[in-house]
Amino acid sequence: LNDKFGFDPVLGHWVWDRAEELAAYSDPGFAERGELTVTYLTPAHQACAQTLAVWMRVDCGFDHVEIDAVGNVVGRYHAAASAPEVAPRLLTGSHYDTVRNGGKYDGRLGILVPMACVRELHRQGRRLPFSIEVVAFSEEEGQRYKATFLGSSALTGQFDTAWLDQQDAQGISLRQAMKSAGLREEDIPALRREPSRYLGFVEVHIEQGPVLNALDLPLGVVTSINGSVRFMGELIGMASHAGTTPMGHRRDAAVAVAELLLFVEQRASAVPGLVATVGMLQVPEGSINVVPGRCQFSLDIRATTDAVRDACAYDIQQELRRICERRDLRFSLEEAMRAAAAPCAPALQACWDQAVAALGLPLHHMPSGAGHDAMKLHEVMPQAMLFVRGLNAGISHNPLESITSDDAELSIRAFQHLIDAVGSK
Ligand code: HGY
Ligand code: MN
Ligand code: MN
Ligand code: MN
Repeated sequence: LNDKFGFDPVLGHWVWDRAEELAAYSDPGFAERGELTVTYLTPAHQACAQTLAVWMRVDCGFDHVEIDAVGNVVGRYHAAASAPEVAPRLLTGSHYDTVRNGGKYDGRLGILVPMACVRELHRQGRRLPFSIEVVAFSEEEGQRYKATFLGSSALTGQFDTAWLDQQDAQGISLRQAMKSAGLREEDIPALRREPSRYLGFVEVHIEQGPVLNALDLPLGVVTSINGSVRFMGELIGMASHAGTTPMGHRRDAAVAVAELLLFVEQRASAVPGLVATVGMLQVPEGSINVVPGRCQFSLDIRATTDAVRDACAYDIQQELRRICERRDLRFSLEEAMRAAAAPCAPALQACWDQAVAALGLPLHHMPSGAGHDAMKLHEVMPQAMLFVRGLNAGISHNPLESITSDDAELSIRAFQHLIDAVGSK
């Protein structure tokens, strides 16, 4: 890094080391296998929150640090203005929960980069014309409960109280989990941020894909975040004896889902930028010698526009009906989450352009196939994102997910230039 840019990745190492430390916390059943899983309000999740709060207060010099009523960790570094409570704020951050057996940087990088930036401002004793508010969102992946973007939804005033009755795999409701964690449901509405107070939301995130590697670029500026819709489905046929039921007399739910999966792959492959995934598939209480009477599956459909996404969802549902008619099955299909495509705000995106240019790096604009908390903040304020190259062809939602401390350093310096660009507006 020094030869090319004339600086050492000191802050990049700080971020890298913190991500390693956070990765030490993992949910039971995964920690023993050295796998990283941190789902909403488990002991590992709460340990991450406490650790982030201590780092914000002790390492980085934030003026205000709190863990809020949904488990978000909020740090504010006040503006130079005499009355920080009225100064404008730049909101930034990402999520600290993970998918099951996930990587160390998905979400966490977007928390640690602004923290490192504030740490440097504090070390220099420098104040800005606005406050920086870094939020470590508590729940984005929707793993323990189907409550995707719960942490950021609380800030936009869209916390869905129906989530509270959801139960996890052990039958613990979200309401109970919050109570056990000492969180008060009645304090959630007050978490809503007044958008006029904010200059906007910026999120740094690993790319989670192969594009920046292929271009040999460390950073990319996001133009829009793909819209997504998720379903949980079940096909219901008739369980019967595997040995005595002739092939032509079966109402086999698993074979029907297999037929649907091939249609999903073919339909999504037909349109560039459209993706559809069946990530969960199971025959509940299945047996080796019983023709499956039920088969459950998930569906995740994403596209750069909501129209392309919805047309694909419609075609898949039509095919599902045709398969069920042909095979004399019934089906249920529940929508589990819907997030509109979120174009990044041009003025804020231009600040990322300026930041990347200030580093002397080539500029690359790209869409985000992954969903991010920025999609939620998009509904109430301008948002823009910066992508950071991942190693191993950018693989993510996988323990192989990784970045170099050099690229971490470049993303921190880009964040520093972004702050200057926002401040000069
Ligand atoms: O699924 C996603 O796009 C994100 O990682 N939550
Ligand atoms: Mn993720
Ligand atoms: Mn993420
Ligand atoms: Mn995400």
